Amino acid sequence: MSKESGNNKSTAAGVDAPDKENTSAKLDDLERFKSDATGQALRTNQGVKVADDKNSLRAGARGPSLLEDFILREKITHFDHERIPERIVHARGVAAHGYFESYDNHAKLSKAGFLSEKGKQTPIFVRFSTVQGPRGSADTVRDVRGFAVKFYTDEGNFDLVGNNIPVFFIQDAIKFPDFVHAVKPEPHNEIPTGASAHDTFWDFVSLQSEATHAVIWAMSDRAIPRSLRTVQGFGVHTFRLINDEGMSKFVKFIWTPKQGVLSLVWDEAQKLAGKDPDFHRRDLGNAIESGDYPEWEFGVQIIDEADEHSFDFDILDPTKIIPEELVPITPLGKLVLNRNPDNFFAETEQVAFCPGHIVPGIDFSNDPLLQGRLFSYTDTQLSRLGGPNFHEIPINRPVCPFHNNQRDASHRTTINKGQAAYEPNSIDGGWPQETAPAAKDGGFESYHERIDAHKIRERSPSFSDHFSQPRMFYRSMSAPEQTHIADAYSFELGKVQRPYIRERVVNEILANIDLDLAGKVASHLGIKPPGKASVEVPEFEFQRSPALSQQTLLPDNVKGKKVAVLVFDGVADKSLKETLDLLARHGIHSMLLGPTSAPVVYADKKSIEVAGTIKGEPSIAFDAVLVPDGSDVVACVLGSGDAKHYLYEGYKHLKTIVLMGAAAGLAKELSLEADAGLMSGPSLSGLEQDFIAALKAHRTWSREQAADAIPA
Ligand code: HDE
Repeated sequence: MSKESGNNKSTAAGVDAPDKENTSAKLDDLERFKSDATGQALRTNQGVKVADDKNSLRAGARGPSLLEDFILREKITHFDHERIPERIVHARGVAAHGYFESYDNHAKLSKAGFLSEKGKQTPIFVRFSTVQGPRGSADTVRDVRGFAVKFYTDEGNFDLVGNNIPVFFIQDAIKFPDFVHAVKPEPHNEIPTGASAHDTFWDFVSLQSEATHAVIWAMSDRAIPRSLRTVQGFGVHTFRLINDEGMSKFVKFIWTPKQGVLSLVWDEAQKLAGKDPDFHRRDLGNAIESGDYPEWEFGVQIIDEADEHSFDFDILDPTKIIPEELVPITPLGKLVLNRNPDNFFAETEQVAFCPGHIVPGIDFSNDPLLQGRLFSYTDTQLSRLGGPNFHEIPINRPVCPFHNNQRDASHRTTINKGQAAYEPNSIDGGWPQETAPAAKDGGFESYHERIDAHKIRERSPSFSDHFSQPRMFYRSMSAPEQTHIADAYSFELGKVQRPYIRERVVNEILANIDLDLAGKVASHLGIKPPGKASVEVPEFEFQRSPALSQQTLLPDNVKGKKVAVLVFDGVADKSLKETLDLLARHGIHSMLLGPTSAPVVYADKKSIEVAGTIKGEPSIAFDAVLVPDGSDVVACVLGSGDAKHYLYEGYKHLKTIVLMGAAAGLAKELSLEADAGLMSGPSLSGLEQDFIAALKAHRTWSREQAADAIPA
């Protein structure tokens, strides 16, 4: 991101001229977005060449416009209809193309073609999203993230429409409109945007205790991811895989990022929402652009049919997880994102996912939430995408041929030929014809599950324990993670206006999860801490699942991390060069930030361009802050409120901070205590091991108490 300009010609002011090579490289990069109409005449949608696109047709230069101006009317009419309804939930999203690669032939587990060969690649499109906020809301709000994957398989599209948390807020689809009405901005004033910290949400979830497990995940660090590259993905429901002999096993689908499961800290998330509302989109787009392709391992937890009832919970209940310690994850393949969309609207906005899009080898379970979803997604596209032909939009089209007797309707683009749009027919030789189910390449056949039941409206009693898994989740967290959960409940409930809702959450929900958690939140809210749970929560043998803590999900390398390097006039060229080389060797992206946009002058009087300013590129957007050696570095930092704030803020957010050479003096001047993440020494190479270890750990949690003392 930085480029030395030591060889450039000096200007009259004595500072080297801006690096032209660098600027033109940036411009070349932007050329990628060149219109595909390059060299083409501007025409109307009817193909007529336009002679004047600047002036509408008028009766005289100062006279009224004429209705006959078909060019103006066509342009304005099209513009008037440019927007389509945004998604009711998951409106704010960002997407990328990539591929899925199977690790092996998994035919013994599923006959799905995309899992049938080692190394077989299937194109995919992934859309990440927040749930609550509208299309223009901020990326870093506290919320669940959608993780929707479209596999364009040889046998049709398979959509795995999941989230970054493994459980959902309700058990039955009939409660979904209620849940969404409660979490969305309140109807009288449309506040708050992108947040669940308000009365209606907490009113609903405290009355509907089945929400407790999903809510504690939403109050954990999982709901404020550092990057969309650092989220896990879950299919949530139990599905079935059907093998080449027609045998079924139950499975849970899980995506695990190679980049680690990492989060922001709450103060950072809130600040980013204002300073860079596009933080996550930008991060994903830039990573792919610079070749740091994010990667996830795709795995399944497999449950034999015979074991369906052998757990302390019901595997059809979407508010429960199957702890990995009970059923480990079997890896099936990997997902790599390697291409940004060319057009946000055509791809990211128009993509239509549906849990009902499955292929032979996969089938549904009877999870009542999943069953309701099978209806909702196609239905919503009718109004969002304007009719039943949305499968013809390029991003939604299967890559395999698809012929059937469905015809016409709005936005039909296929020109079907022939007279027989019905089955059976003899006019067209009976085509298109059915394909019998088979181990390979057969037609889709639903699993022959035997059902013998009464038609009733009844929740299975096996769905009735709402607290033992939230309790297990809380107990599985590290101490800092537990503190963050208590802080998040306290923050959210602090925004709730009605005292009786706050009290209900503490006494009837939190007390049943953990009395210590309830006590901490109660004391923040000024409520009497509850002395006992309000319901009897079963104490199962299995009480902790270490795999749930993010501390067990750290990355094994630091590739793609972003580091701010603060430079001032007098910076030692050797120190800087060594620093940048070391960072590049580890695949870490560095950004040189100066006090202004002007090039910074080295100790040897040559100059170097900066990529941004200390004020303009806040520490919250980086994983670490580095200050190289320099003759005046201490005076420069101490003389600048922005530079001091930079280091304080990085320290407060538990980031890795490296002070080199003379910059080491800053620790004492700013009263920042050395710890595993705050290091100083003559050069970065002398600290390489500690620096990389601190970056991998993502935060210096042991600093949390000291950091609390620093003003935000
Ligand atoms: Fe969705 N959900 N949902 N949902 N959902 C939608 O579909 C719905 C649920 C999820 O990037 C909508 O095309 C119902 C669970 C994602 O385009 C809508 C129920 C999970 C996305 C809809 C659920 C999800 C959606 C809105 C309860 C995690 C974004 C626009 C029965 C497993 C997909 C649209 C994208 C989107 C309905 C519950 C994930 C309204 C009725 C559980 C990731 O159809």
